[in-house]
Amino acid sequence: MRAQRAGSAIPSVALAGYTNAGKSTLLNALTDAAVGVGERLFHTLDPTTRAYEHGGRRYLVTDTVGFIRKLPHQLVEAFKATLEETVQADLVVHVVDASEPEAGRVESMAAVDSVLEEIGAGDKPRLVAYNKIDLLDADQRRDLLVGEADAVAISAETGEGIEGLRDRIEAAFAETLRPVELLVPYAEGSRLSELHDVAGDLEREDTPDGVLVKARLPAGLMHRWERFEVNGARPAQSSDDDAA
Ligand SMILES: Nc1nc2c(ncn2[C@@H]2O[C@H](COP(=O)(O)OP(=O)(O)OP(=O)(O)O)[C@@H](O)[C@H]2O)c(=O)[nH]1
Ligand SMILES: [Mg+2]
Repeated sequence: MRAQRAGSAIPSVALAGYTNAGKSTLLNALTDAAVGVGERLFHTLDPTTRAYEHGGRRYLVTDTVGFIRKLPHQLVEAFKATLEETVQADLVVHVVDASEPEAGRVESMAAVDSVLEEIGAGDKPRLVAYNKIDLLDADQRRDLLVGEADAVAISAETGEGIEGLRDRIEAAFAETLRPVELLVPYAEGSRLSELHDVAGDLEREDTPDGVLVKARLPAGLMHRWERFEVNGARPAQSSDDDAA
C-alpha cells in the first residue's frame, strides 16, 4: 500500500504527536467532509489513512500511534511499520495538547521530536498544530503562538482553526508545485483525467490540437507530463529553494 502511495502524486500528511494529543480526533475533523468518491478510491488503504479535498486538490492524512516519553527502543522497533507512515509522508503535522501545562508540554514535544529523529523523519517539513484551544482562556491563546511561525492553533473537537490548518497544509505543498502549460491531445483523455487528480484546480481551453492546460504540478511528477509541455512554458528553476 505504501509503495502504491509513494507512486501517486497525492500529497500525504502524517499526524504525529504525544499520546492523547488529539491526533485521531483531528483526523476525523480534517476528513469528515471528504466526498464519497475519495473514500472509495482509497478504501484499500489502511483505516487510519483517509482523504480530504481542499482547493480542488486531494490530500491523504494518516493517523499514527501516539508517542510517549522515553519510548523504549524495542517499542520503536515494534511500531516501525506504523511509524514508517510518518517517514513516507510529505509533511508531518505535530499535534500538541495545548491544554497541558507548559513544562509537560515542552517535554512531550521534545519526546516527539526525538522519536521523529530516531525513525528518520527529523528533516521532514513540519507544522505544529496546538490542539484543544477550546480549553484555553484568552491569555493562554495569545501566548501560544508567540514566536512560532510554523504553528497553528486549533480545536479538533469544535472545529475551530481546522480550515486554517488546511490552508497551511496547502501552502506547504504549494511550495513544491511548479506551474506548467500542457497541450494534451484529445486521444489521451485518460492522461487528462489523471492530470485532474494530481493537479487539483486547473485552467483548460479546448483547441483544435487538444486541450491546453495550465496547472501546477508536483515537481517530482514533471517527467510524466514533459512530452505534453508547451515550449517555453517552463519557468526558470533558479530560486525555488529560496522562496521560504
Ligand atoms: N477539549 C478538547 N478535547 C479534545 C480535542 N481533541 C481531542 N480531544 C480529546 O482528547 C482525548 C484524546 O484524543 P485522541 O484523538 O484519541 O488523541 P490521540 O492523539 O489520537 O491519542 P493516542 O491515539 O492515544 O495517541 C479524547 O478524549 C478527545 O475527545 C480538542 O480539540 N478539545
Ligand atoms: Mg489516536
